[in-house]
This record gives sequence, structure tokens and C-alpha cells, in this order.
Amino acid sequence: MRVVLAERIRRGEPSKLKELEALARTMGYEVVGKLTQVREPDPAYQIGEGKARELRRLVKAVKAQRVIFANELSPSQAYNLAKIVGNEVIDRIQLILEIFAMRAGSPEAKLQVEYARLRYELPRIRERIRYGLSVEQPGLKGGGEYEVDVQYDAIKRRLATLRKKLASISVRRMQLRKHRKRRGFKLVALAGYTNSGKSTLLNALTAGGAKVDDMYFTTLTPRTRIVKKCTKILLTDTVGFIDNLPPWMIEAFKATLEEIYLADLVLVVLDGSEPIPEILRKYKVVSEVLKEYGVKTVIVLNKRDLMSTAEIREKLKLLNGFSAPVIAVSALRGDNLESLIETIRGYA
Ligand SMILES: Nc1nc2c(ncn2[C@@H]2O[C@H](COP(=O)(O)OP(=O)(O)OP(=O)(O)O)[C@@H](O)[C@H]2O)c(=O)[nH]1
Ligand SMILES: [Mg+2]
Repeated sequence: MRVVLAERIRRGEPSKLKELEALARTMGYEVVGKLTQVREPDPAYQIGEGKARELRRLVKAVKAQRVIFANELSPSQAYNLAKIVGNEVIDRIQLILEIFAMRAGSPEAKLQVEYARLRYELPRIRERIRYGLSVEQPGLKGGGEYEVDVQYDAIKRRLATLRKKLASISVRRMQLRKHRKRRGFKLVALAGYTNSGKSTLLNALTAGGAKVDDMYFTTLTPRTRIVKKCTKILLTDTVGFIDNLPPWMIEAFKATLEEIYLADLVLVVLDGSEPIPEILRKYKVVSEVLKEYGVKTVIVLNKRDLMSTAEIREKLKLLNGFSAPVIAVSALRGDNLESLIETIRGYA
């Protein structure tokens, strides 16, 4: 599918289109145009009305089928934009939900993704029906207030059921962790921004078997393996982090994220090949979440094969300010993994 990416940012705010493009590519979309407007949000269109017309011209010129906004759109904004542009307009959260739906292989991930999608739908139902837009619920078509209530209640009931199922997954995982700890295992978890190399590191340190891909959210379901040559350390790989997720999305993945929060030690994996501001931004996204749980961390500056010696030194020096040990490795080449294992032994 040919897509145009659009965003509205405030003066001085960095563009989010690069990351949005990586997300779009993960869905296999071809990005054929981009549009950025610097202004305060417009209540009707998010961007200005004149800019929305420019967007329409761009979409026609490049023959795009869809527009994806980096900003979160209210249902009425999405509707107004679609009317002007003449094509479907979605936002970043919808795109992430699509990726999750595509990646959800396990029953656990499927439940989490369904929960997240319905949480997204719920506050939007009324407006969608008011605007004559269909809600993606089979057998339920738009109509009057009565239909709205029926749909609303159906989704609420389904959410309650899902919440129970997810809670029991969470309990099962907790029992498994307890059992492992009783058997003398130390639980080490990988955390990090999506695409930082967590699964590659799992494969390098264990008998692995995790799927690796230069796309976002390749991993959704936790995978735990014994670390080679350390029979008492278990390493768990899980879903990656991304900036600006609504709280209900994090709630949906609670059972999975608990593998990180409740570990004995967390390896925070950073893609060291990126520019320093990106490394810091992504480190912040992960550490802000972990902070609440007071879990011990080791910072792993990954992809050192893509950095010069001077660059490695500079980045290590910078990260040394964060009160967690830092170690530079290449998960792909297997560089410096021995000292990473030594560090893990020392802290776990
Ligand atoms: N050059 C280089 N590439 C690496 C290294 N580690 C991982 N990669 C590449 O980075 C990309 C992402 O790796 P993954 O292991 O899938 O990353 P992840 O953190 O598990 O990503 P998600 O599961 O999608 O969140 C892949 O293309 C890997 O081959 C490394 O040390 N050096
Ligand atoms: Mg992965």
C-alpha cells in the first residue's frame, strides 16, 4: 500500500516521521510522501485547514491510498481529514495496533492485542457512529443511540472477560517465576526500545531460537532460555518499548512486561549505532518505566561493530553517568559477551 505520512509539531519539537516511517515499513507500506506542519493543534483537522488541502493535493499527486498521522487523532479529526483528503486517514496508535495484530502469534499476545484494540475503540464508538463510520466489530452496524449502547455494552463485556483472562496469565507467569526462583535460578530480563537487538542478544547468550528482524515489534511474547555456560541464569526476551504509548496499551501488555519488572536484573539494551540524542531519548523511555519498579539494571550498548573506537568511548562515558554499569557489545558478532556474562554474574 502507498502511504503518505503527516505530522503537526510545535516549534522546536523534533520530527517523528523517521520513526513513523520505520513503523509503516514494518507493515510493508511504501512511504511515497511526507508532510510536516509547525503550528499549535487545530481542533477540527489537527493540522490547519489549508494544510489539509495541501495534503489532499499531495495524496493525489503521489497516488497514495492512505494517510498516517504521527499525532493522535480524535475520531472527528480523522473523519474531517478523510473527507478533505478523499482517502482513509489513520494515526500512529492505529498503525501500532495493526503491527501488533500482525505479530501476535501466541494466544497470550492475541488476547493482549484484542484488549488494546477494544480499549482504543471504546471511547470512539459514539463519535464514529455519529459520523456514520463503521466500528470494526462484526455483525454490528452503525445506527441510533440504541445501537450505540448495544455496541458499547458488548465491548465493555468483552473487555471484562479479557481482563480476567489476562489476569490469569499474569498469575501463571508469577507462579512460573516463583518455581524457577525456588530451583535456584536468577531471572534476568532484556528490556529496550524496539529493534535495539534484544532477540539477537538472547540468541547469542542462549540456545535462543528467537526471530530477529530489522523491523519493529518482531517480538511480542516472552521467551526464556538458560544462559550458556551459566546453568543458573535464565534470560527472558520480551516486547520492545516505544515512545508515547497510551497507558492502556501498557496495561494490555502487563502480563508480558511483568517479566521485566519482576526480574532479578534487567539488561537495558540500547542501539549504540544511533546518534547520541536518539540513544538518550530511547534510554529515557525505558528507564522511566523501570524506575517505578526499582529493579537493578545493567546498560548494554549494543551494535558496537557499527561504531568507531572513539565513538564507543564517548558513548560509554556519557552513559556512565546513569548509575548503572555500562558495557558495549555486539550481539550480532558476539563481541565482548564474556564480560557481559561476568557483569551479569556479579549483579544477578
Ligand atoms: N550490526 C549489528 N546489528 C545488530 C546487532 N544486534 C542486532 N542487530 C540487528 O538489529 C535488528 C534488530 O534486532 P532484533 O534482535 O530483532 O531486535 P529486538 O530488540 O529484538 O527488536 P523487536 O523484537 O522488534 O523489538 C536486526 O536487523 C539485527 O540483525 C549488532 O550487534 N550489530
Ligand atoms: Mg525481538
